[in-house]
Amino acid sequence: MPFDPTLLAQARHVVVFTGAGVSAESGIATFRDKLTGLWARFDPAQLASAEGFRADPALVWGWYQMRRAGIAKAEPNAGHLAIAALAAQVPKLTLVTQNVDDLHERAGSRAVLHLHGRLNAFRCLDCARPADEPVALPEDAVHGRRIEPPRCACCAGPLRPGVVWFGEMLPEAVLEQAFAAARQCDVLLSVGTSGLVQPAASIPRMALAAGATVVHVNPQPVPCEHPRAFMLPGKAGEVLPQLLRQAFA
Ligand code: BV8
Ligand code: ZN
Repeated sequence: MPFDPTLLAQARHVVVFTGAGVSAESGIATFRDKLTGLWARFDPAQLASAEGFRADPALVWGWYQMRRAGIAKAEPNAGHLAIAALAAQVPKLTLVTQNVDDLHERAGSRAVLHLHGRLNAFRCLDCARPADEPVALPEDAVHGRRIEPPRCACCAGPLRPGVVWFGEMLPEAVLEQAFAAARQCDVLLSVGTSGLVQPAASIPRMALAAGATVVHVNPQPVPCEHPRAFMLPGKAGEVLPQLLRQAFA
């Protein structure tokens, strides 16, 4: 039985849980996409780790600067905009993202819960002191090259991006807020995530177990073996605006 959009219109609290797929139509590669260039021979999980960074800071810093430059040139897409618009249509909306880009904020979403940190925040790898001035983004970074990370003003350690790497704990308070919202919500929209990375991937299941209706928005099939779990196949930038038209027209 298909998902009934009136459930969204009647929801008191909606959680939107997003992954890399919501930024795909903005031209941002997802983690499923093959890495290219200098990084072609690596798995993202190797690069997105403290070990990977310590092994070759210039390679990993260059990868983050390339991604940062790509995000700066990108625009929020219709999926991001629909999520921002949804917040004005329901009594309460909690947006939880696994993404480290700022496209939800640039689409107008507020109080975004970033489970895996944010790319545009930097701190020292060694003493954890936040970078005290904006970190330059070289013009040619977008083409992808090795770039030596800047040094900490305090201890001369290398700066690192303010993201959660594989093997690192997620920010406790943010994760607790996301879990609490999953347990309280009536509807959870899970948008553009392969559901592989833990503990974030447990959020839709948590919502389902607490009695919510869960809707997966993804061009790829997502297993939905539960009477309150639904699939809306397709791209976020197409499915979400259509869902809002059906629910609130
Ligand atoms: C942790 C920030 C406790 C960095 C990310 C061994 C040692 C240590 C830990 C582990 C271990 N083995 C397993 C673990 C746990 C590990 C984990 O889950 N590994 C997986 C791979 C099995 N998790 C961790 O390490 C976490 N920490 O557990 O700490 C701990 C501590 C010490 C020791 C043990 C445990 C930290 C995880 C956070 C990692 N950081 N990001 C950066 O961005 O560089 S995760 C990163 O990958 C993203 O943030 C994202 O979360 C994830 C990719 O997932 P998705 O967002 O789903 O994206 P993906 O590309 O996979 O899928 C895209 C989807 O979109 C697809 O389904 C596609 O069909 C769809 N799509 C495509 N186009 C569209 C679309 N959908 C809609 N519209 C479209 N147009
Ligand atoms: Zn330092």
